[in-house]
Amino acid sequence: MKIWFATNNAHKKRELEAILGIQICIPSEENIPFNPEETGTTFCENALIKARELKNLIGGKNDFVIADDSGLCVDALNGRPGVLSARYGDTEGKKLTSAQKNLLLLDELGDSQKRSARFSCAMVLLVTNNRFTVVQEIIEGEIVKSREMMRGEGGFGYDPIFYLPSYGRTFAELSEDEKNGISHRGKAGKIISGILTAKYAEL
Ligand code: ITT
Repeated sequence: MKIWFATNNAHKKRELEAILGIQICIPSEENIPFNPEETGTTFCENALIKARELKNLIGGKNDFVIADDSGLCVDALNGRPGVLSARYGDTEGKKLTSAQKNLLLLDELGDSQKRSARFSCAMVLLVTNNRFTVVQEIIEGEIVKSREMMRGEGGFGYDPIFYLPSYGRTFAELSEDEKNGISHRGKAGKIISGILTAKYAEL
């Protein structure tokens, strides 16, 4: 029996393996083409779309599938980029790098005094297409006030611009363990881990 993670994002895989403390398998490692259309309007809907698509592709009866849909919601931008975080600023011909997305977001926020933001993570554990658990967790923080305050080499995506006042550091300045201990993904993953143990015992 395998535990699959319905993602193409190697950073997410690394974090989730550390959070769960077990090995998980992603489609690219088994040469499975995986390009689900994320047509949902919520993190939960998109997580379920990814999990169901991979379950259908692998067909494995006893294999569990986990999926994560996540993103950064900025209050001054009415919750954007939100579910579109991975595609923020992209145009048909051009996909921005994470660094470009971060700069674009800082430009869009300008000198707004309202810097509050949160990462959300909806995580699904799918046993069959009709048996699944969804959890959603968040971590509250602030968007740094300027390009000069964008800091850190750790993590991925928007981590260098996501500032935690209680740590005095950005997410990208935390160690992996520190980030996983408090992050949206870490909180969701710990809940899923407990459910995974219970479902495994049922087999
Ligand atoms: P999959 O759909 O293949 O899982 P993805 O990266 O496209 O990979 P999402 O659709 O869930 O995943 O988009 C999430 C985006 O939100 C991700 O690309 C990052 O830009 C951002 N994000 C999510 N969690 C993050 C984190 O912990 N740190 C920084 N950015 C994060």
